Amino acid sequence: MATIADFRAEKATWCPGCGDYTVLAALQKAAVNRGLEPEDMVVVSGVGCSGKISQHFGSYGFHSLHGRSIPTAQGVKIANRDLTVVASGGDGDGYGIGLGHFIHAVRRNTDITYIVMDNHIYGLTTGQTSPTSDPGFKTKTAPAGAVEEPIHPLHLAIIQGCGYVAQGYSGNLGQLVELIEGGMEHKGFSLINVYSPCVTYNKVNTYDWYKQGIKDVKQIEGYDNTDKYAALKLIEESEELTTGLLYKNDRPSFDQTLYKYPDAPITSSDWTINPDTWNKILDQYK
Ligand SMILES: Cc1ncc(C[n+]2csc(CCOP(=O)(O)OP(=O)(O)O)c2C)c(N)n1
Ligand code: SF4
Ligand SMILES: [Mg+2]
Repeated sequence: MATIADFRAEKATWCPGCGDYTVLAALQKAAVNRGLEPEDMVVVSGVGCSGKISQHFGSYGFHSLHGRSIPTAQGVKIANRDLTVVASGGDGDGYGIGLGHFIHAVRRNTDITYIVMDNHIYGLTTGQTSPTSDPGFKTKTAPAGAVEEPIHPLHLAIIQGCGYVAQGYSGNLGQLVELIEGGMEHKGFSLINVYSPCVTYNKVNTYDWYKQGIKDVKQIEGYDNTDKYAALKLIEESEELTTGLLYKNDRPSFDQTLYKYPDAPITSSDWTINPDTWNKILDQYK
């Protein structure tokens, strides 16, 4: 049985204290807890500091283009549904350039786990405003402060029908492991938005800042995470600082609804082509 050491690859190169270290550790622990082997998994990432996770995690991996982890991950899962597929990246990657893919993957409900390392800033490109930067947040691209309404990923996911909407925090490894395991277990698209502080470029949304506002949903007595409107209200009222599994539903996943989806993964199908058929295809190009 695999151990955490089996899910280690090259030494991580994030800044000391970067929240993404906890996300990597949580993903490794979740994989071990689920009894997975490195060859059972594919971690696909976008571009950003967060995107390095596919290189640092010891499994099959694919470091895709900026904002393109989700379409790549969906392709992997559709080709081989036996794999546990994780898509990952940053707030800029997923909620900026990749936002269209995110929304469509939610409504398609492909069975992948999407982990967003949300630090409210572009880290890799040295500190520009991101889609989740708070209004008034000053960066080199908005020296007088951000003026746009931020993207609200949890709201968007719930409204669009996501069956597993969770939020974690890099200051709470145990909870994050649990949320990632739950996301892998969930049959369908799962979102785990992780507040993962960028200690180098974001001097506002720091560990101390989160510590003062973050609340675990388990502390809320009587909270029903299958009630869509209760989830939306909670997220709104807690200014998006509640962590845990905030909303879930069990609508069928993409492969469960697809017409004539083959019984076995495409990757294990017999793709041998009869030479006559092949020659007929070639003849069409002559
Ligand atoms: C098509 C394209 N546009 C822009 C860039 C430049 N770029 C690389 S990473 C990045 C943003 C990274 O921010 P985020 O996704 O939040 O990741 P973080 O570094 O904060 O983890 C940008 C704009 C790019 N690589 N490709
Ligand atoms: S720049 Fe920020 S996000 Fe990037 S590795 Fe350093 S702390 Fe992490
Ligand atoms: Mg970011």
